[in-house]
Amino acid sequence: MANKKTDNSSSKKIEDLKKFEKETKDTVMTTNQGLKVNDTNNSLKSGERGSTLLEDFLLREKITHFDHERIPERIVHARGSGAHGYFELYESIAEYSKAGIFTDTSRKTPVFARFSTVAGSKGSTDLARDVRGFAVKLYTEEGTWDLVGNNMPIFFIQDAMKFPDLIHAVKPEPNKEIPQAASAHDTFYDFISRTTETLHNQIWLMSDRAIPRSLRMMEGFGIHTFRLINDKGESHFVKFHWKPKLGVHSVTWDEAVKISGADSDFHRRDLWDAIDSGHFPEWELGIQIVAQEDEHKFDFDLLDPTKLIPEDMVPVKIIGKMTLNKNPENFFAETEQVAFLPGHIVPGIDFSNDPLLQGRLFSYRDTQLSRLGSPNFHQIPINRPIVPTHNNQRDGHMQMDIPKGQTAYFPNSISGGCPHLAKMSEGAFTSYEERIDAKKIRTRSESFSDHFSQPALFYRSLADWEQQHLTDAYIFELGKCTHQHIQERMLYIIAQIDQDLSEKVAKGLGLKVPKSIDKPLNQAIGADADVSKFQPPKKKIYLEKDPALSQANTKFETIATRQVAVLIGDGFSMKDFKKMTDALKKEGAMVKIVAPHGGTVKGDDGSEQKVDAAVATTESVLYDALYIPGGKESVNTLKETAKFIKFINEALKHCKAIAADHEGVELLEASYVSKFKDDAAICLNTEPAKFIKAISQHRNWKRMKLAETIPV
Ligand code: HDD
Repeated sequence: MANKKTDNSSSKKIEDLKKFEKETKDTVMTTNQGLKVNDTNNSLKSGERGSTLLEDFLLREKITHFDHERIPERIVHARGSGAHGYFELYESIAEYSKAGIFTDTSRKTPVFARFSTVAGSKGSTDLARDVRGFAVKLYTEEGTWDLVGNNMPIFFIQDAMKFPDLIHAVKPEPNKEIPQAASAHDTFYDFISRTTETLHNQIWLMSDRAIPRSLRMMEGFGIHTFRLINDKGESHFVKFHWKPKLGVHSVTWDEAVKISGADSDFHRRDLWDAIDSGHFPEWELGIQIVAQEDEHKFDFDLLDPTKLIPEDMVPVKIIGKMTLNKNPENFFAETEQVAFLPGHIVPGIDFSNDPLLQGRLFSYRDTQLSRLGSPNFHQIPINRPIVPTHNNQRDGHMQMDIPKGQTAYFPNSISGGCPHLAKMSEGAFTSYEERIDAKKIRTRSESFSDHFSQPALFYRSLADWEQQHLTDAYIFELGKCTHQHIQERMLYIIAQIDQDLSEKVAKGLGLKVPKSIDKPLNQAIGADADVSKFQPPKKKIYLEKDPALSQANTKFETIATRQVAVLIGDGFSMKDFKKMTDALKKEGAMVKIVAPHGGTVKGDDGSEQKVDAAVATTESVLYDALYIPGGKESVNTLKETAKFIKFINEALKHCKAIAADHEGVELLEASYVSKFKDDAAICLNTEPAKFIKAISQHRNWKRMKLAETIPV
């Protein structure tokens, strides 16, 4: 992660946005017509005690605007956070793509990225168990390219036709509007258990990927197979990957639940603060390339969006990097109004026939019309491309341009035939000429029928601790279902993925794994289809494990931006404090002082330290690690407040790195620390380097089993 405090955020897009920015500094209040206003507190009345006059145009303007401030939230991905940045290409991939963004290494392409949860409303919690949206708008010199992906490499369904069913099943139940931002309820599992194509994304949803530590610490995936087209018109299949420089890390479910109460804006705040403090998040862009002639060489169909291509089979080639270096100026104008459309592509990139992707190409434009209210949504500053646009589309609500001239049609002679058609030599887009010889048919390809092999590959590839978290998640989610027949059907289906996993989940639910099931496994097919043809076959094992699927194999290189709570009261040892916090800050960690009260605390040398949070206003789950320096008076004061002991016990439970020096160790002894012998992430009177190493490992999962016995 880059750490540049200087603002190098300017780009063609930022310059374009600046034209629309409005300063309030040193300005006089006016109406929207520019009339200077000297009272915005009182309406115009007949007499001091009213009544209010209809004449009051100032009141009407203010209230009318307020009455219409809200627009519909996104039907999915309503809650999100965005940031500006840029994309740089490491090396040209001209052999695969003619896109300028993939051939010109001298470019710094402006981007706007928006990360989101899927199911929850705009005001819901960041730490819901959910897929995260990972949408990137790349303002290229050849037009805007939107890569609208998620933080998981596959999707729940294979055909866009099923999207409304999926979303209706996961969203709050229609009679009571419960639960908010949660998949743990009857309607979701009723649908899942009858639509086995969902199982792969479903098992990822049960994994730690669904509760990221930070938006900066998650991968992004384009999911669909796309095409890259080179200047000879040749096509290669491609999958896009965003790999975070900080590695892929998550919190535990217990933390997620508590963070939702302590700070429901946890991810949004984390992204904002990181960029604001100059710790710019970075992701490398990777591609998996499959030659046209290899389309059918896999055990799965490349057009099936519920399948990933294991990195062990087709390695990810890293080709560039995205850096986010500027927060939005205004949430509504930028993050809320940004409109991503998978149909926004540029020459050198094209679609495949993935039926989910094909349906998306319709849905996103359509939804902007009800969300942003006009076919001119592309004219909103954040949505404008950085290159000029010319065509004969005219008028519509909120038209911002003033197209000149007598003609708005093509062909014309009056305007010299302009705007004239672009030639291929001028960079025109043309669709890949794919040969198609088929009958028109409403069906699902049988090559999409394998629903168990990849969920099983995912489960096998996880480390023990990840499998444990996943098992607990299934028990939690299915435990929230009130219909036993739904729970049992899910157990039967999970057993097709892994018998042992299903047995463990069944134990947690107090049920038995059923030996058979009444209805066909997959009911998501047409009424007149030959049902037997569309039942998922038994799982295949074409790869034992794919290491890239486990977070145990991610990067553990840095402690930059990790939040370290330092617990101190008056009289803390300045020597201990300085030695440790200097070392932590040098590595880019964010040191936060947590004290019995707000204001300042005094060190044993008489100097004062500003408190970041009084213990009553903060929670252990908001930090990655904690440190307690020595100082008798300080430690005695901390011992008097039970919350400090809870703070430590929670950090222990969540397998975090903990360090203490001198008398600080005594405070630890009041916690459950004595249960943990030879724990690599408990650093008592050690050099800072050991603590730093422990924080960089994210968590000490070796502690997990024992930590579960801590009753907090
Ligand atoms: Fe979607 C928003 C990602 C399938 C219909 N989707 C939306 C966003 C993301 C995704 C990240 C939020 C964009 C933003 O930040 O504004 N969606 C996906 C992925 C999918 C997917 C990765 C499968 C691979 N989506 C999908 C299907 C349909 C939609 C199959 C409909 C047929 N998605 C929408 C939408 C949204 C949307 C209703 C809501 C707001 C918006 O588009 O702009 O049109």
